[in-house]
Amino acid sequence: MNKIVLITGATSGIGLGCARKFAANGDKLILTGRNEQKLEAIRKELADQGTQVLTLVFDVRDREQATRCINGLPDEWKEIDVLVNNAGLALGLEPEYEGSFDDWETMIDTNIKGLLTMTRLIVPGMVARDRGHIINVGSVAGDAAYANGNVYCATKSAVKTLTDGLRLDVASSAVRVTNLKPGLVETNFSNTRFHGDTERAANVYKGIKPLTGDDIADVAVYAANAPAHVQIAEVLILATHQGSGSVIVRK
Ligand code: 8X3
Repeated sequence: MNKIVLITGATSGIGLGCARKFAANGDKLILTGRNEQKLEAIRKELADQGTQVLTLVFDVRDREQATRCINGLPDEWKEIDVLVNNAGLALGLEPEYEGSFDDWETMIDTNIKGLLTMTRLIVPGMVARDRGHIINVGSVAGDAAYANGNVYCATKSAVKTLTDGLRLDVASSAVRVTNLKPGLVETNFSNTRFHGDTERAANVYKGIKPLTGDDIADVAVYAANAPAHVQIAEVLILATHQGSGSVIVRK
């Protein structure tokens, strides 16, 4: 069935992979992000291939703007079937006693509060329609802390708890809730984490074939297309030579 899929942080990485894979699946897309030009480029790319795409420029940290955009959706786009809460980031990799207050705040505001904002705005409609699916992008980092990951790991741990909480709260409806927990995915994740230090970022993926945004998007599309009685609750997706968040075998 043709679905309306809203993806936050759709301009790069896993979000962009999801946009392309859900488009290939024949779905209609609402793509959100902060960068208008990038959103427009992806909209054009997918529209040229026949996908209906609506773009919304806002930062998930800005609750007022998010509310205005979601409440102002045209009628034909209001009934969102799948919410992919992808927007998120890591900033810094330092001991907890040396981390940056600003970095912490940005991660908490985006990864936790932004996800909650989108959930609060979109899920009531899903429950009322007794139809829908929330796919949260968590992380292996949410399963266990790794050295210097502290606050980032905590935000992804919160994503796991919030996903589990939501699943309980919508269990009487047909709405499904999924937590995707990627491991090492090569996107601009590390570049962002290291504040643009590309050399340090490149080292993260040295000696191991990392996952791609498309690899994670494949799982998201699978979960969204599973039969209605099947709820893919949680999926941990690691690179093959990765044993856990902190064990990576480089060759
Ligand atoms: C991204 C995975 O292990 O680099 O969430 O933190 S990891």
